[in-house]
Amino acid sequence: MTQTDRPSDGLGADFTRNVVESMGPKTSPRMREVMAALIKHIHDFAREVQLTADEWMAGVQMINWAGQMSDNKRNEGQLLCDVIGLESLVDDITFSAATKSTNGLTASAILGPFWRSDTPVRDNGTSISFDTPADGQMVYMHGQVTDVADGKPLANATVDVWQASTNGLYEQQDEKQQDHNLRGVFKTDAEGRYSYYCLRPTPYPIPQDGPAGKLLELMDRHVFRPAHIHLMVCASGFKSLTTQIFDEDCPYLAKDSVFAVKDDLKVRFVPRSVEDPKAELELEYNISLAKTPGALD
Ligand code: MBD
Ligand code: FE
Repeated sequence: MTQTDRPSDGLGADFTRNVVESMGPKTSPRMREVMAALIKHIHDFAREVQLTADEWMAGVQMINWAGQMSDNKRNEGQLLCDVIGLESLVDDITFSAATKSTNGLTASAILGPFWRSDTPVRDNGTSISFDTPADGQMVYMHGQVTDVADGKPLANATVDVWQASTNGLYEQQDEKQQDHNLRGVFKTDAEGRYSYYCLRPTPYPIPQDGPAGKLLELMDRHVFRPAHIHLMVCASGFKSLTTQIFDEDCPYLAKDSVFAVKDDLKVRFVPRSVEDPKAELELEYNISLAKTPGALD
């Protein structure tokens, strides 16, 4: 190619370097590293696809739309990241080294956009399902939270659980469900045990009423997540775990629209081992946490 038929010969590497070097001396080293790489990659991305002004503005408007839809019950910016695999990638970068180097440590998975910070603490053995749908199957889910290093039970750990209903909606997306339906925080007892009744999860379409749904449509992709239950487990002196468990029988396991499935997180719901009018199924799920570096015994 000659100089004149090169599409974007105007603002090249010198321009990008100039933008990067405009950062001042008070920038922290990590901020400088992150922003320099972001600027370089985003400039190169625009050059590679020869991004037009109209396309760029469509992207800006998509981000603005995501922001306008977001509040303390809904995080559309996060959902946008999810459908392009970014939250799963960041989760892997942040947590996979620890999971691989510590045998038995429960694997992490992404938080997703529907966690709520104000979920009530409930008693072990109670149900998180208050508006149980006719097609819902109840599960007695229970387990033990332990220290991965020595298997000792962790008392007073919190197990925060949330799931969508069988209509594919989380409580905050559905005015027919009562506030905090299908959510609860449970504290482990002296043996590190927790227990509750929940729904067998069902496959779930991620919300299509915003930019993330629009983007999936534009990319000709399906919107389903495999059946999952979210968990966030915290114990004092231990690294908090955010994860999801997946029904091993779900047909969408191999094509999660947000790329969060890991083999270690697949579970099997089995018939309840004892007579229980409250649940036909059961799931034992034990969780191991690792100490925070430097934590005292
Ligand atoms: C969900 O329910 C979810 O868990 C994630 C990670 C993304 C979109 C919807
Ligand atoms: Fe979810």
